[in-house]
Amino acid sequence: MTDETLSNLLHEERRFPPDPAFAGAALAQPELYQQAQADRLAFWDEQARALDWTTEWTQTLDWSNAPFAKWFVGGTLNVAYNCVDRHVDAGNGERVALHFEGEPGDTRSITYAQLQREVSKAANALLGLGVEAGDRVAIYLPMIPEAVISMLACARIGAAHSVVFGGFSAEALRSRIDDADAKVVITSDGGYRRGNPSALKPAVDAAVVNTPSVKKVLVVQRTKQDVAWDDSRDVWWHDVVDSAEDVHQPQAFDAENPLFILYTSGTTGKPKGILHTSGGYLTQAAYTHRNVFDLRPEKDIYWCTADIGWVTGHSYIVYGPLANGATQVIYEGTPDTPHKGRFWEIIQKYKVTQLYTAPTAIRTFMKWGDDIPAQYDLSSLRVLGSVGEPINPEAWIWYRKHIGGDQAPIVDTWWQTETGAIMISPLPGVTTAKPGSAQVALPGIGIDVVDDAMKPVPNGSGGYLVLTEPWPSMLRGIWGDPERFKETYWSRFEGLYFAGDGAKKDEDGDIWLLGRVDDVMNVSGHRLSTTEIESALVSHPKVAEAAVVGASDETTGQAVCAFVILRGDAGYDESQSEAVIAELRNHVAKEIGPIAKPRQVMVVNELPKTRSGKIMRRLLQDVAENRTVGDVTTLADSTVMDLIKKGLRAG
Ligand code: 6R9
Repeated sequence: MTDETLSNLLHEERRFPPDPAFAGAALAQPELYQQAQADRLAFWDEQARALDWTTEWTQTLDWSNAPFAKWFVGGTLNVAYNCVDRHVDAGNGERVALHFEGEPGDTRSITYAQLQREVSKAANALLGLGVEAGDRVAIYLPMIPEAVISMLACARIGAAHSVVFGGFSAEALRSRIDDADAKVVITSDGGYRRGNPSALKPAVDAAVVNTPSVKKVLVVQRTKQDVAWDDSRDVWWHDVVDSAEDVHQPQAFDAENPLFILYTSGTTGKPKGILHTSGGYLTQAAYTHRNVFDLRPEKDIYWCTADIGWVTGHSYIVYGPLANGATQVIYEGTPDTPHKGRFWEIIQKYKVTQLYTAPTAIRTFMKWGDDIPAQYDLSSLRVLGSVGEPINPEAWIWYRKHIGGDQAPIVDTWWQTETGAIMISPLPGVTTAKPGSAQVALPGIGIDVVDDAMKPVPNGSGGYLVLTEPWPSMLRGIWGDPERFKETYWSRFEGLYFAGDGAKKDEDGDIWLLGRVDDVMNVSGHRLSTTEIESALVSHPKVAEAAVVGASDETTGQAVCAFVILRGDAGYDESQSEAVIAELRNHVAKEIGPIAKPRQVMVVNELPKTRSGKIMRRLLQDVAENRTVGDVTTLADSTVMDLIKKGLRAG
């Protein structure tokens, strides 16, 4: 982010104090901060008690082997029991857990009692396929109820799931299955996307050719499209799950039993398997979901538009809301199918009370026009959430005005796959909101902004965002790579967790997030590694070298811009440049997934490098963002940038 945008942001002076009526009745009251401050661990004990434990813990936090944390030591619980059965036991079995809205318009409403039976059947079926506590199961599904059921079934039997986003390629899926040694893959024939069935199983078929750990592939029939079938390996969900016993006695597992692995891009090409465990994770997912969204399970209809392939779907579709006994909407498809009012139509239909979505979606809706949401009754909405990237003040204001009826508080929630749950966010009813700022750490969470020398910066200055205290839903490590865990998050500033984000404190000490400070891009709220895309480009026979940068983009936040040097023997001549560029864009989509497809590929003859051979992406970013190119003095050859710009103008 440039200094100019930074100062623009900080001159944002609009303030939105909470509505007194909302504030008076809000779940989270200002005392929550004092309570957490007075005794942080006792505060977390109290939050953990909102769950149902089989054995009470003997120690809240064991930090003796930092940075490897243990929370609620000695405690045991069953995560699926907490998300499903206990609501049935409390007499709420007839409450709807999920209102599913398929893209083609098919719907299913599933009560907690039905969910209990579905999860039990799936748990029994997984056991029948040989899955045991301690195993890993990969899940590669569209946004259908079976995705939620599969995750809970794994949790119920103590197996860790690894959900892989359905938009990822066969190769991305293969490497994730392999890294986690998954025994079973759960997938579907396909899902509906932009009005058409889009296939998923072929990617699994291609992936499992090279994953010896996979014994069975469990296939949900969603679209009824043709699929290739391997009798020795593939089984239909409707054969083995539907016929399974619908009662399953959940067993309690240790608070630190692995719950899931979720892969996220790092600064190197290899994605990191972020490991989360059970008791602390569920405690913080439930606590944050309740207080940040002011959730009233008896009357609210909550909707988070994320895909379960991302951490937001894990914590704020599956674990947080279900632990709290919420009724929620899940939607399979895209916001413009069959028309651009689909989201608002869904909100009107179910009378949604809380909407949790991403800035990139909000900016897209802004582009489509105010008249679209204006055609629907959105008056049921009472809290609006934002996640995934900084929300620019104009999008914030638009969201409040056109979606929230100039009334609903907005919670801009900062967190990461690694943090497991929300860390920084206003509390609706408590915080006077500032458009564009995530503002304050939640009660129980310790944060700061420090400079290069690890010194907390004064108000009005910027630096690096760090977390100063361990928190219950923190990652417990990187799957199979404890050293990388220490190195990535705990080595930059001793004793502090380094989030990889730049941040600034304003005059009041409120936090403004400024984006990543490492080589990670944020495209539509999804983390993509520059290195990973560069490797994909270089794997193409025509490419000699590649550099990728995230350039700011009005809709997606950042967009992937690639600079490539073609091989001398690629047989390239100017007349074919469009075809080559299309080929390279498609190549990246195939290697990593469509979300990684570069917006732009620029063919150049040179890349700007330092004397030690490091590509200076900052300069390429200047080009991609049409800015005057910054300081070139550390370049090995300072004329390179002129050549690049000249070449691009000619091209
Ligand atoms: C939940 C999620 C994490 C990265 C994070 C930061 C960015 C997320 C944000 C935000 C500013 C917010 N980020 N929420 N930046 N304001 N409210 O998105 O997890 O996919 O792991 O991404 O996203 O850069 O470091 P994940």
